[in-house]
Amino acid sequence: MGDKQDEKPGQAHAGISRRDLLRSGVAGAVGLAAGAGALAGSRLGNDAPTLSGAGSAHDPGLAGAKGDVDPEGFDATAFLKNFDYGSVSTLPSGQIQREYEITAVDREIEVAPGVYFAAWTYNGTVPGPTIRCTEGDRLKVNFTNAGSHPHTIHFHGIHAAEMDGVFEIVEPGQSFVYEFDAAPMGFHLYHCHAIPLKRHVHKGLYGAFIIDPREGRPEANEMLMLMNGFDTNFDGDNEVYAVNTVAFHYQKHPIEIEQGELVRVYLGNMTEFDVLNSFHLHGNFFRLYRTGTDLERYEFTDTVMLCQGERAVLEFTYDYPGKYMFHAHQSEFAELGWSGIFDVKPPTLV
Ligand SMILES: [Cu+2]
Repeated sequence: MGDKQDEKPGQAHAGISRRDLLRSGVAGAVGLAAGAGALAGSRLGNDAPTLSGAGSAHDPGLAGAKGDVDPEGFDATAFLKNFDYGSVSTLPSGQIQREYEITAVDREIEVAPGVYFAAWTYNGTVPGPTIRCTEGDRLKVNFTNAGSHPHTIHFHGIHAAEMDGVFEIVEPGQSFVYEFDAAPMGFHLYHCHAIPLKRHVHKGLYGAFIIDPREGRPEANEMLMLMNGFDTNFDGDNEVYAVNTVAFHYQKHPIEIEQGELVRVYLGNMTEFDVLNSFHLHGNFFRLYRTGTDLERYEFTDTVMLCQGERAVLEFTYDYPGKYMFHAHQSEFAELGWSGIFDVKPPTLV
C-alpha cells in the first residue's frame, strides 16, 4: 500500500507499473477492451503480444483483447460451478465424513491471453478446489506438499488449534491430515499460512470453503467468484485483476442466467497488496448475506466492498432480459481485468 501512496502520477516504477500499462492501453470509451490489450504487454521479456499500436480510441482491436487463455489449462466458466463434495462415507457414529485430496504444486498459469504467472497452487488451479460440505460433517483433508516451498492449509472456521494450519509447516515432500467438524455454516475460505504470508497467498494458494446449512438454502443457480489479482512483474503491485483468475473471462464469455431465476453468488476476496476489492452489479440490487452465516438478515444493495479474507453470499433475480455488467467498483481494477457480464435469457418455455 505504501509504495502506491508514494507513487506520483506519471512516476515510473522500476520496470513498468500497471498505471503505465493502463495509460498506454486504455482509451476512452473502449477502455475495458483496451485494458485487456494493456495486460497482454505486461509479461515482459517473452513472446507475449506487445503494446505497439495500442492507445487509439478508434482501434479497440488490441492483442490481449483478442483470443482466449487455453481452456485446457483452466476453464473459468466450468470453475464457477465446480463444487468438490469429497469422497463421502458414514462413520460408525452415523456422522457423514467427506475426504479430500489436496496437493500443493508449482504451476505456471495463464491469467490473460499470453500473460503467464508462476503460481503455487492447490491441485493445479488458482483458486484451488471449492470444498463444499454440510454443517456437522467430519472433514478429512489429506494434504501433500509437492511444491518447492513449505506450505500449509489454514481453514477458516471453528476447529482445534492443531488443525489450524499455521504452526504445523508441511515441508516439500511431506504430508499432513487436517481433520475437523464443519462449522459454522456459511461461506469461508482456506489458504496457505506459511511465511512470508503475502507471498504464499499471492502466489495462488487459496480456495473457497462452503459449509451449507443443514436445512439448505433456497434452490438457486449457484456460482463461486473469488476476486484476485496477480503481480506479473514482481513490483509488489498487481497488474492483472479478475474474479476466478482469468482477466475479462466473464466479459468475453458472459454467464448465462435465466430471467426470473434466483441466482446465488458466493463472493470472496483473496486479492493481495490492495486493501480492498469490490463487486458492483448493474441493473439490479442483491441481498447481501455477510459471511453467509445468517439466512434471515441481509442488506439490500448493488455494491459491496470486501477486505482480503472477507466474503459474502449474494442473491438476486433479474426481471428483464439482456446483458448486464458486473465489475469491481475500483474502476482501475475493472479496466485491468475484473469485469464480467451476466447474459439474462428469457425463461425457456416447457
Ligand atoms: Cu505456502
